Amino acid sequence: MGMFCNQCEQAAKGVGCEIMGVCGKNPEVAALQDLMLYGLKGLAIYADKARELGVKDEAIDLFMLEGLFTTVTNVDFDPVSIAGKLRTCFDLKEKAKSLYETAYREKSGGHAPAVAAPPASWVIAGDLEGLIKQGQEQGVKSQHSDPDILSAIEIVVFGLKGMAAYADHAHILGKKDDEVFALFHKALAATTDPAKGLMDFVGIAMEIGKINIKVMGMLNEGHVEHYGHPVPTRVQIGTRKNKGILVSGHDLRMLEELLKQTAGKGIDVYTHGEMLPAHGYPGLKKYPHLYGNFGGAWQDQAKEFPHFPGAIIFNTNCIQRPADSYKDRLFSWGQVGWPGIKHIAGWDFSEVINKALECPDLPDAPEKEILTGFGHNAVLGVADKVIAGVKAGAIKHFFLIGGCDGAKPGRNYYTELAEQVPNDCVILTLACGKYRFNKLEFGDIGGIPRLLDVGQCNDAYSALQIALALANAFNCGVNDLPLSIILSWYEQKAHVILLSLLHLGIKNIKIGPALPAYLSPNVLNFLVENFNIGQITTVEADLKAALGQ
Ligand code: SF4
Ligand code: SF3
Repeated sequence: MGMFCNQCEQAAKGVGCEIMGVCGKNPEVAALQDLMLYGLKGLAIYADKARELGVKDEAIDLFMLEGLFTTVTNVDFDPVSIAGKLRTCFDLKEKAKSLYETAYREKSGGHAPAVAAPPASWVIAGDLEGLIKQGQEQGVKSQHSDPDILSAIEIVVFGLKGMAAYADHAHILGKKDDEVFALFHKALAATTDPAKGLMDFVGIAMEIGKINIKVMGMLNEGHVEHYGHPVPTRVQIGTRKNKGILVSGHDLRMLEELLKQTAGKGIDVYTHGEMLPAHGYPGLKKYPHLYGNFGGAWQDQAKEFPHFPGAIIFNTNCIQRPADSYKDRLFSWGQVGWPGIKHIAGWDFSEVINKALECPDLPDAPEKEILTGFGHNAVLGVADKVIAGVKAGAIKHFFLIGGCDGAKPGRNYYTELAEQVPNDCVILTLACGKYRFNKLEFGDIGGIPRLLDVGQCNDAYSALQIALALANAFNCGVNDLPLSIILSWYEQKAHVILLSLLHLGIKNIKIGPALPAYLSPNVLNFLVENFNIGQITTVEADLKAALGQ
């Protein structure tokens, strides 16, 4: 049984995973995820048509986010969970169809014309095996065969997946927006339209970049409304002797609930990976048992989790195949799943808490402290100092070194780059790629730390606000700032952030370690010609180019 998936940076041989996903996704799960995308296209077609007639439905809108998020890299590997979501997808597709047909009849008095695109007539096969078979047959078929159009469609679909993850987080914080829902349906439905050409999909991709800025703004608002603006905070790394729960993923609300439920229970709560910036939020750091940060980025989990003898819970990506040594104390929540791992549905974490209490104490092994919490509010709070530093020549250049981490050896580039950035330059960082260098000493320039951790990948909005405010202060465009953007990407959230940067017209971005496998040569040329996008080369050459030497 084969598969094809090329959505992340790990795509086998730079083309796509065909036998087994490098991420651990097997062909059965790949088929189910393909069928999910197929089903969502059917749902999108009818939801879009119903919306054109003025009818919408919140369950349909929200499932679009959930369904797409499920198919993001390193999220849901559990066939039984995906099969359950597929049944919901089918039911909601039928609901959207009937909403459209009823609205049509009411408006025009006649029967709604049948829709030609196959996902619209999707009939679901019963059991798990049937679903897998159906996924294999229908999953990856497209209405198009032109390689450039296929490439542009993948850019659209992966952009929607990334945006769905952010929109789902925003919704958990009570934020939603109708324009956002409308674009999900319209854009995904468009991918089934044989009449659409290359430039249509390029336009849709740019529209996704634009709306994603809105989504990330909503997410930022949600975080700030719930937990206040992040403030610069020293975070203890390592562990101390006590019971412990490690929280991995991106979801702050889930962490807050866990902090409430563990208060006074003699349990310390630790952040892992992208949860690190949680320590900077006043509404979360007020919990004294939010003790510290453990481990590095996601790809080191199987090596590091055996050394964390407490309970561990993932609330979003990136989960990997768990080793037997910690499988029985691992939990998933939200869209994340792994077969055989206990999934917590809802907001009651007593099972996780009981497991932590049963587990032995963590070792008494505190390490150093690191700094986080430089969201746009904190950085712009010292904007005068920063601007004066630039004007006086004390700060020569800014580097935004952000994005995902991953397992490939080529990612050492980012460590070396951060190390070799000259002492009169400031590094802004965000997302899990920073684990490559956030424990190193960078010093400061006139009291401004040279390494500023803006937050999670979810906080890309904050980095944008900083760039826009600097451009405003210097009365120029972002492209004219002494700023170089050097990104590491891995999955679809990084991809959609890139679309947002392109929508803003930001040029000269360097990405790596590898270029996306889904860029056809002509689409890549288009990006180079219009945005001067480039792959990272060597640290020396890229630094020289950035500093205009
Ligand atoms: Fe391969 Fe990435 Fe797809 Fe996993 S998500 S199967 S690693 S391309
Ligand atoms: Fe990391 Fe998965 Fe992208 Fe949020 S946790 S940045 S890879």
